[in-house]
Amino acid sequence: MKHFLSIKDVTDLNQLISNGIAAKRNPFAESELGKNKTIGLLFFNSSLRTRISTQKAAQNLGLNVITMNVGQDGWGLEMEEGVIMNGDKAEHVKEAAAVIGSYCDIIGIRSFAGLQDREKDYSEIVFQQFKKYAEVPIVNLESATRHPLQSLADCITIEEFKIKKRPKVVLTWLPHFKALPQAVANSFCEWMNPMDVELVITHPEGYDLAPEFVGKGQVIYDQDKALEGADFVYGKNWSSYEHYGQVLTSDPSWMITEAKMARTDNGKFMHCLPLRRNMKVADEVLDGPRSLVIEQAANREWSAQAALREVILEL
Ligand code: AN0
Ligand code: CP
Repeated sequence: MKHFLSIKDVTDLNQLISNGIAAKRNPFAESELGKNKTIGLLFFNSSLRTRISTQKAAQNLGLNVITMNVGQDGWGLEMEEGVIMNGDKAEHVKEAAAVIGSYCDIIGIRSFAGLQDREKDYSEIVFQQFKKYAEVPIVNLESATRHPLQSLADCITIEEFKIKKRPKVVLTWLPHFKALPQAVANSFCEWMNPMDVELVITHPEGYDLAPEFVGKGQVIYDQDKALEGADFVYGKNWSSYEHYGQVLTSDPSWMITEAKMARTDNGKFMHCLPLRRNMKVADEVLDGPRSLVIEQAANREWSAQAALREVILEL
């Protein structure tokens, strides 16, 4: 059984990127591959891109798709073992996962970090429990610590738009007043590590990501310095890993503007979306020729298709 939970489930990254680009060129080449199989997409949190792109990719491969906002429409699910269920959770994941696994051949799950308890979030309890009890392959639609379908779309986008063999890719923290998870930033670093890029990560002090995700990435706390000569600027806000889930600053000087982008080597701007304009990134960047955010989001369909293809082939 092949899960798609992180880059650790990828055997050949270059091939996977090529398969995504091939799907983009010819979306229906394998429209029989998933015939008479069903994927269930379970959302514990909101989504626009992941929900629609994954559904579309699954349909391109011939899968039947069932989508459920479990966080809103389902019974509250207890994830912990051996507890007395006298709280607000009406159903245990043991039954829920087994039941959904009996209806579906593949299960996709989105379940964000709670940002209260680092150990609990980083243990990925929701995914561990579904893996254990559903007995079908699980696909990560953004977990507490990772967003691999986003990262694969990011790799595809960089491959498509790079004009140098080894581009400089800068992940920059952006200001925001709400606490957001580290998942997108973690995952981006994890997927950039095996790519042929120079990876630089910039953020205010106190926002260091967990070392296992940073890998060979070079951390530079001075954003202006980090942006120098960048080919791709990847913006994202995240809350502190060290002071877990806290917003330590929302310093507006970290917003990406044209003046900031002028330090790059005619760099392109990327962001996974959604984003708040003129908080994180100025209109002038998003509405200008540097922005790749729409192309990047469009590539979510092809990253999902490449990933689901791998999972279906091992069913
Ligand atoms: C989420 C996050 O930061 O993880 C999802 C991004 C794809 N973003 C928000 O909650 C705004
Ligand atoms: N980038 C991304 O995952 O967007 P959604 O949260 O809208 O799915």
